Amino acid sequence: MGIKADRRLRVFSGIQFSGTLHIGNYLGAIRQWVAVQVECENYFCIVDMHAITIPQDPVLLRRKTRELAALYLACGLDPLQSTIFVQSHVRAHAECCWILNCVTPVGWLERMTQYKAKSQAQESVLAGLLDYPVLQAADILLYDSDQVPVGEDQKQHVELARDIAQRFNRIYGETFVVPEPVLPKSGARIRALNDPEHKMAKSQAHIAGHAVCLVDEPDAIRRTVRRAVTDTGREIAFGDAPEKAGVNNLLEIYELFTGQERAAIEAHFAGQGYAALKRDVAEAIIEGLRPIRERYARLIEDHAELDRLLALGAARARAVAEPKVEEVKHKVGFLSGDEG
Ligand code: ATP
Ligand code: LTN
Repeated sequence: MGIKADRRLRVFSGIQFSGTLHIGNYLGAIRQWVAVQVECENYFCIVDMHAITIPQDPVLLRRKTRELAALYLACGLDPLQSTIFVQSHVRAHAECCWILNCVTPVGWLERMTQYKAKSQAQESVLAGLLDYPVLQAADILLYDSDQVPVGEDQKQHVELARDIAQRFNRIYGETFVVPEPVLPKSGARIRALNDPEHKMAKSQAHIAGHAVCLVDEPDAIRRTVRRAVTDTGREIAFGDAPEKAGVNNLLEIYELFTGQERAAIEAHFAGQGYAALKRDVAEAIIEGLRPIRERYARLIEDHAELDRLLALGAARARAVAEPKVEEVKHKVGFLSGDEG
């Protein structure tokens, strides 16, 4: 089943609270969301139910949920154009997840790279961690989403959502739109500044030198970028040689924050050393993040307004997700709980 022609393209994506958002989350995911929000029908979720697949402090989780909402808005998501909501506010996600669990083989879940990486770091692995991508499939499929803009690491989960949708459709008849993952041309995998072999990750963002976070102060950004790992050479050019991963990463970040062409960037840095590269990259990030940091500082002060916007988003999300989950329950043969 492809994209439905009689309506605007539906876009769904989400981020969980698992640390502070960094420029990888912004360049890989949120920036794409902001770019599509005018022409598409968008659902951007704060996935708190996913967040508890790793144990969380309840007080902190509540605070971080508001902070993430404020960051979504600060990055440019507009609550008039996009439905911004908290996953646990819409019960249909949990209901749909259960039903999808019952068409998903465990083998599919055990193969997920993120599960393998995250379960290794745990002493005792929670069932929720294994089930994580099924809840993600429920998020996506409930909204008949056509497109899911994410960074590269989430592509496998969106492909699993496709497999689950197709399997459900085969068993119970056409029900779900089969979604497409959408990756940015550049920035789908921003690398850790202290370790260019690995991606920048929220859960590592507390490690000094690993990431630039969206609300970092200019001086902290300068310090982090100055210590970024590069190589022993001198050449400043785009390329995918493994030993140049650090330099390429810095150039990609510069490209995305300045909007300049690659040839112009290489010409700009020709004959310069890595110190100059790092200085200019830091300044480009600082300029790019300035409006986000300023808006965030204002938004996070007003809890009542954030809660009001999230309640509005939840109501709009429920209006789509509830009838869909009723359709799903009917398809599997559940008796309607309504009278008459
Ligand atoms: P965690 O460390 O908890 O896995 P994370 O930083 O990997 O966190 P996610 O919550 O998994 O972040 O991802 C949120 C969104 O940001 C997803 O769409 C993901 O693909 C994207 N993203 C995450 N890290 C990067 C990165 N380094 N480069 C580009 N996109 C990224
Ligand atoms: N697993 C995703 C967050 C997520 C998501 C989604 C992304 C949960 N549900 C639905 C896209 C669509 C992550 O970024 N860690």
